[in-house]
Amino acid sequence: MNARVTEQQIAEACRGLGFALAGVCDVRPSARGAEYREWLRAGRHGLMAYLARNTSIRENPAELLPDARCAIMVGDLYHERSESRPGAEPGKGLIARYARGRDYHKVLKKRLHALCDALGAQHPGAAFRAFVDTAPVMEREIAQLAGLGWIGKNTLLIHPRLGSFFFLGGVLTTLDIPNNPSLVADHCGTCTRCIDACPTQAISPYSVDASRCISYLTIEHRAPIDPVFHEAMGSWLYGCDICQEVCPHNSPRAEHIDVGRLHEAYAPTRRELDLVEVLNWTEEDRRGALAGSAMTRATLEMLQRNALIVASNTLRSGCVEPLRSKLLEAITRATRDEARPALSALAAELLRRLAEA
Ligand code: B12
Ligand code: SF4
Ligand code: SF4
Repeated sequence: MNARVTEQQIAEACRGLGFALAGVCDVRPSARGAEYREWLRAGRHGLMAYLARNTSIRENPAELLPDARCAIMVGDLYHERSESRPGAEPGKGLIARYARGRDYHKVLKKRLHALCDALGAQHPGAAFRAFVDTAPVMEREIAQLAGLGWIGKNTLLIHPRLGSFFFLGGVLTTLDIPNNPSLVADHCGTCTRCIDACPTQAISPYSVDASRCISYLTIEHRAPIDPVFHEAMGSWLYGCDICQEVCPHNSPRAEHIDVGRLHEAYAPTRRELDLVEVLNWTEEDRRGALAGSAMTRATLEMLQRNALIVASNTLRSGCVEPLRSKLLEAITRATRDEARPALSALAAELLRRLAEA
């Protein structure tokens, strides 16, 4: 008979695998099922149809793994607390911090599988199910229950010392791990910075209307982007970090932070992309440039759509020669893209509006 695994052994194993945060909680039904269903009913998921599927698993994560008893939740830091908000260089489009290094799905999953293998070797009868992002579970709620942080008004999980620039992943297991996580209190208080700073007014306290969120619009939304959001996108080519940049829990701290290090895989390889370059990309160029990064989620047409909008915002806010001519030329060239009518219509519309301005 194998000895029982303890919460402390899990924490040590996770630390050994380089996770900045780790915690254990019992698997239980979501306390937020009603809010989730209301969010869907109001259409806040936009065109992310997958969020409306498997709602019973989301509300009861035990359905993902028969006889699941516990969840081991981990956090991988991808950006340290720092002074932020440097905008994009003129002519460039910004990439959200989470997508600047290697694809977190792969980086996290590999180490979660190593954790499952190690635990499986010690407890041969036990079953495990690792998840990162894509499984139908509400990761933030489970991570909060495992003591990794509190859910902020911007809906992100925030750790009192690390801030919110970390990924989440987890393992459901049939192992019974005695646990006593200390829940982190909500430190948002009367602050409303994220709500006030969101350029598309997507945030109401503790809820994001994804259909208005720049992250959704630039990464998930495959249809044309409603022109009401074009200017608000500013220079965001892929994702958006504004509601995290303004959060006081992500600003630098004088004292040494003794937990969690940035995982090396997330060392940023690029923080922005050249707009004219993206507009000239072929499918092969896109694949080559973005290999190994989470940015492959967006199709070439989506990236070029985003680049057209950011280019037009750059022209609108005023930029000098020769950049001005280069951007205008790239948008004009896109109007002749007969193979992609949605892109050429967008380019023509942007030029028309620029001429009017
Ligand atoms: C769909 C999705 C999105 C959508 C919708 C975002 C959203 N806020 O729901 C879009 C595309 C917009 C998005 C954007 C981003 N995402 Co995202 N996303 C997801 C995904 C796949 C599902 C989230 C989901 O189910 N949303 C539906 C809503 C209704 O669920 P919810 O907000 O969790 O719902 C809870 C709250 O409403 C809460 N609630 C309701 N009322 C109240 C009241 C109080 C007082 C409290 C405390 C809570 C509360 O209860 C609900 C159930 O728990 C998760 C991974 C996962 N499987 O969980 C990643 C995830 C949330 N995303 C992540 C990241 C990094 C981002 C971005 C920062 C990326 C970027 N820079 O562009 C942005 C942040 C935007 C933002 N402010 O949320 C990380 C967040 C890590 C963290 N530290 O929190 C996750 C966990 C992925 C991961 N594995 O690391 N994302
Ligand atoms: S990611 Fe940007 S657009 Fe989305 S809720 Fe946060 S600030 Fe608003
Ligand atoms: S900006 Fe303020 S309200 Fe928003 S999540 Fe951070 S602390 Fe909470």
